[in-house]
Amino acid sequence: MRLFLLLTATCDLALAGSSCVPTTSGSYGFRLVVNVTDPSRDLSPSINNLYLNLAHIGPAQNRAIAGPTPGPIFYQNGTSSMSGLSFTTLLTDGGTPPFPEGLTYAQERTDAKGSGIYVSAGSGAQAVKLTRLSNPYSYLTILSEVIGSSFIGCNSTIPYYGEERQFQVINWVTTTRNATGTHLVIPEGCVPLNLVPECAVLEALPPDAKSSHEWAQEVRCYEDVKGVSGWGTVGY
Ligand SMILES: *[C@@H]1O[C@H](CO)[C@@H](O)[C@H](O)[C@H]1NC(C)=O
Ligand SMILES: *[C@@H]1O[C@H](CO)[C@@H](O)[C@H](O)[C@H]1NC(C)=O
Ligand SMILES: *[C@@H]1O[C@H](CO)[C@@H](O)[C@H](O)[C@H]1NC(C)=O
Ligand SMILES: CC(=O)N[C@H]1CO[C@H](CO)[C@@H](O)[C@@H]1O
Repeated sequence: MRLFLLLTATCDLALAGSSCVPTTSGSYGFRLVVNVTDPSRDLSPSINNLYLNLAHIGPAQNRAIAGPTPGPIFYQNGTSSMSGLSFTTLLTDGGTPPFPEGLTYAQERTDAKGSGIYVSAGSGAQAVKLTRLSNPYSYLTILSEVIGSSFIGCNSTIPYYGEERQFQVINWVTTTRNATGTHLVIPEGCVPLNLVPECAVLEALPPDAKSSHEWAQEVRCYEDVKGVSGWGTVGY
């Protein structure tokens, strides 16, 4: 049984403007792995254990999809004084020299499949962060104070690629209200999933980078998400 890796690393925040160079791999950087939470609704082929990948849709604009290649390395950006609040964003570094790209969401063409997840140049949407100790395991949330929201995977086309090519896109749905109250409705043909962090080395940036790792936060992540069978005990 795998437990959480509690990682230690040094990150000298006193050196203003310097990059944060973790001495132990993965404490600041991570990839996101799809964990299907309702296997009975899985897509075909299955997207369980695939990575969050990016489909390029324009200059420094990408649609989040599920794919087999290890995806981009993200870091959670924010000051530690803000970490308990909702000001963190999820960033990755794009381009040469590297510049920040942030995870955002935008309503899709039809309401039916919630909001599409994008990773595009800029700071990203606020209140995107990994869950903390109180959860059985760590996964990505948007506005965690909103009860009832989930990432989903759906078969879909992406306008940039025309109407032929199918992708397994990653979207996000929140509760909708019907006569009985509020309910999380997973759209037809979509599967609810969690995005689980897999530790990765957040490489030091070159001197000409437009990005900064100065505010990258130490996160809980798994050495190997596929190797987690039954999530076991919370590590600490
Ligand atoms: C990262 O967080 C710091 C501290 O809140 C902020 O000043 C900076 O603008 C953020 N970076 C990006 C690219 O949003
Ligand atoms: C509201 O949605 C829930 C979950 O889908 C369903 O069980 C319930 O019957 C719905 N209520 C009405 C009035 O449609
Ligand atoms: C998703 O698309 C694949 C082919 O690309 C198809 O075999 C599968 O049945 C679709 N699944 C859903 C849930 O629509
Ligand atoms: C393959 C894998 O890691 N599956 C996990 C997905 O999440 C469920 C909990 O919802 C775990 O029980 C599985 O082990």
